[in-house]
Amino acid sequence: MRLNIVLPIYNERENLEKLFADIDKACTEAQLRYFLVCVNDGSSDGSKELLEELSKRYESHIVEHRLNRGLGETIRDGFECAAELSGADDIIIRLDADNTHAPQYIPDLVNAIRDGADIAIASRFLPGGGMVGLSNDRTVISKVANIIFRVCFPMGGLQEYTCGYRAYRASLIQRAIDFYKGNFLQLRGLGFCCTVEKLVKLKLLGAKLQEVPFVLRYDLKASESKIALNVTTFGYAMMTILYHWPQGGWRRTVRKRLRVQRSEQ
Ligand SMILES: Nc1nc2c(ncn2[C@@H]2O[C@H](COP(=O)(O)OP(=O)(O)O)[C@@H](O)[C@H]2O)c(=O)[nH]1
Ligand SMILES: [Mg+2]
Repeated sequence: MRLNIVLPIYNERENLEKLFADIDKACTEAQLRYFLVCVNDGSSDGSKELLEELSKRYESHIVEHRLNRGLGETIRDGFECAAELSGADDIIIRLDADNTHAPQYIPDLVNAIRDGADIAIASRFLPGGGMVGLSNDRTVISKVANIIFRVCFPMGGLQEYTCGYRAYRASLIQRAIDFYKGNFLQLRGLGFCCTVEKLVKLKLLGAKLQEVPFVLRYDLKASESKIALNVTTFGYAMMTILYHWPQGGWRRTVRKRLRVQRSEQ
């Protein structure tokens, strides 16, 4: 079993050395084999050159965007690449490259998958979880967004929808790409929306979710936040409509396709 770790990177030069060292430490201590899938999203701060340097020391592959394309396209390319590189028993993990997602949680996420989850979610909202250093505005926005998602996309009491730090059974991602094809991350142009879309699309396929407590360390972030709140909010509204639309909405079409598939087996 190998962990294929997807790192979306846009102008994170000052964070990369520590990030790679911390991932290596966490995985080595837990005796987990890992491989880094770095997606450099047109960085202009020298992240590209540093990644090339680091790739001599750490087992990794760099996917290069010459121009900045946004988080959605970055994540889509990273997951497609990780799925292609993965064997059936492998695990795909995504974490931010800004040192706010401490790699020390990787073993907890892996254990949740080993215990039977298909997706293990690092959650700020469980006892033992939290957020440090996030502005009051971002804290409120984040809490409210997650409450709205619990209503719009209920998933058996799931509390954390928007944090991208998660582990996935690679076979689930491979199945989703095969099932949704180019529409797996359909809203890839709409900022951070892809993180919730991925969860919603995987849940429709029957994925079993498990949350693991996690403290977001925003105080350790050396780089500027790159979230585009307007585009992301528009994306969330769009996704809710696409999901619930009575004719041809995601929920109904996916369930129907799955029923047809089952009846054909
Ligand atoms: N926002 C944004 N992030 C990107 C882009 N491409 C890659 N990323 C990476 O996606 C992750 C999330 O962005 P980040 O600034 O950490 O957002 P925040 O921590 O929620 O404020 C980071 O690892 C970024 O380097 C992009 O075009 N826009
Ligand atoms: Mg971040």
